[in-house]
Amino acid sequence: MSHILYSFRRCPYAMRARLAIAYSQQSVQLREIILKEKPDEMLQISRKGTVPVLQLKNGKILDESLDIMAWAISQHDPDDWQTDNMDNMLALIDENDFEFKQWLDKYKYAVRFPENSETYYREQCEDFLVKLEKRLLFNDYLFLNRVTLADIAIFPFIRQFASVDKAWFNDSPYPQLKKWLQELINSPLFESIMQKYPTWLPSKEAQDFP
Ligand SMILES: N[C@@H](CCC(=O)N[C@@H](CS)C(=O)NCC(=O)O)C(=O)O
Repeated sequence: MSHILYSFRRCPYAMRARLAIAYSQQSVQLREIILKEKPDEMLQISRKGTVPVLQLKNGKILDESLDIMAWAISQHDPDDWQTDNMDNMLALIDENDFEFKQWLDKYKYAVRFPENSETYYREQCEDFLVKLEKRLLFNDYLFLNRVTLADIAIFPFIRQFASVDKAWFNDSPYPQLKKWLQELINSPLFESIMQKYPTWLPSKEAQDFP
């Protein structure tokens, strides 16, 4: 019996969960799902229907990405992602999840929100980018000169932002942010969690992760 992770490869919340699981050297059985056809097995343990969901061996269900990250690093945290600045880190992650992400969705799907322009939505996103850029002027990463939980929790969303209009992002006035993002994207850890996984079917063989 193993822990079971329901995941969707391109979801930034699922990415941060897979990053923490791989980093902390936990092994799980990965069930890659399709958001439009969520398996009953997942909905039975978490009715809200979002990924990631982690079903622990002891039956406990974690269906918030940050809870999965916290569980993973509580098992093993070799490079001290958790620091004594946890409250500030969680506040920044909160801003990412509840403010930046709302604007990011509107920027990404601007045609669905015609009350404002794509440029307007991008400008709203930029408030958060400016904040990150300022932090990165002081340290190589958001809190320290090394990766912490905050970098890992946030960068999958900045990656998503960057891919909406790559040319704009490449020309944008955020040199530190671009360097930070590139380093995290190029890291072996990120590469390892972005391999393609076949969609899970109960009849198929289990997929070990990492
Ligand atoms: N607060 C949740 C958010 C997870 C979330 O919204 N995931 C998206 C995919 S990126 C999802 O599953 N959406 C449901 C759907 O699209 O049907 C977490 O941190 O785990």
